[in-house]
Amino acid sequence: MTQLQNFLLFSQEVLAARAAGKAIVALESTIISHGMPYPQNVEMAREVEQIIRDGGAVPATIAIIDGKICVGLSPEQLELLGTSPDAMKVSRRDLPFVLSQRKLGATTVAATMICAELAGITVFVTGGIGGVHRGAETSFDISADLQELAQTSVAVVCAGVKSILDIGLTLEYLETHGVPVISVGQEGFPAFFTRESGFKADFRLDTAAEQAAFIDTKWQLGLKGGVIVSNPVPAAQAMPKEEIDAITTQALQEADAGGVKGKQVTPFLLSRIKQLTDGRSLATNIALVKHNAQVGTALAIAMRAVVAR
Ligand code: PSU
Ligand code: MN
Repeated sequence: MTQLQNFLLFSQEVLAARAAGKAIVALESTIISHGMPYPQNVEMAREVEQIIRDGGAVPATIAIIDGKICVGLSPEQLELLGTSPDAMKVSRRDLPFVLSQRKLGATTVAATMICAELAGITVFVTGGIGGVHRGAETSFDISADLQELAQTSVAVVCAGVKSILDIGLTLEYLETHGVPVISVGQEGFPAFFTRESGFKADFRLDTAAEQAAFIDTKWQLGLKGGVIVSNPVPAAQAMPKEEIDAITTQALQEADAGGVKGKQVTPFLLSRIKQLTDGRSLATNIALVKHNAQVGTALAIAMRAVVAR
């Protein structure tokens, strides 16, 4: 028997939102512990939570603390995640370890989707998702995020995938697994730092009401699994494509030469890109997460209207 209540721990704010039937937006924590440096990581987390509150929903940042899946974190817990070098990056395979060993765990997109679904939250906002790495035909490096999207019913609002990945193969993988890729405000699938990847999304749906109707229809049909709602970085904060391409190539070569493997690959590339752009990539990263929070908040509110119908 699953005793989920043994594992889930809701914050007071999230508990109150559940009782009142308010829209709730899940947020991941690997972006805090492994995706950005301190103190910008904690500032970003706080500001994103506030954008969600200002939009009329309640934020639920998810992390593993003291043997519990914490859904909604206190300011002190956000600070802890942002300052603990030993916080573990937790994906699907790591959840039983970090919970049973009572370690501090920051959840990836995959693990956050699992925890959000357990907590009854259908909308999750992040920056970028993992995908098929370049050279995956020999390294087999395909993020567990993609397999999670194939099976766990949570909508993920993101700014697409970074060009550190093979974007074309990532989209092929998602197609094979029946994961729909929606784009907001444009036909193209965005590439995180830039608005266009050169690939099209499957469906363009500009309004939260249309996105919610799409997602609700998928799940009503019994088609389990996630939906990607890809939202391009605001034009004013996008990075020049040539610059990010050159830096990405350099970071990838360094990872290769340094023998960086497994779960270290993505954090290594993120931090090298930040260094090589003198921090400008970090400003873009923060801007796009905030933009995603606005889209995700509207979507979470629209989802409630659809489900209540
Ligand atoms: N991509 C980003 N920023 C991030 C991540 C990915 O642009 O912070 C994080 C997310 O938590 C994502 C994880 O789920 O990295 C994917 O890691 P991997 O490639 O090892 O599956
Ligand atoms: Mn990987």
